[in-house]
Amino acid sequence: MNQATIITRGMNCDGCESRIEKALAQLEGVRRVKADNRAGRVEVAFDQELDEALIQRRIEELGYEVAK
Ligand SMILES: [Cu+2]
Repeated sequence: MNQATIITRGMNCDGCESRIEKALAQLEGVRRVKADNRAGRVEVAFDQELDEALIQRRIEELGYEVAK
């Protein structure tokens, strides 16, 4: 199991958190996801087979910035 803390910009409310959480939970291999709009970060636990870059891309597709 991999863990990542993804630093994001653009989340500003609970709605943003659940939007990201729902979208990432639908990615194959994501086990756990917790978004925190105040801290501007998303904690994700995922299978080894899933590339973290795909998770980052999904967040960007939703319109949020990811710090790399
Ligand atoms: Cu929001």
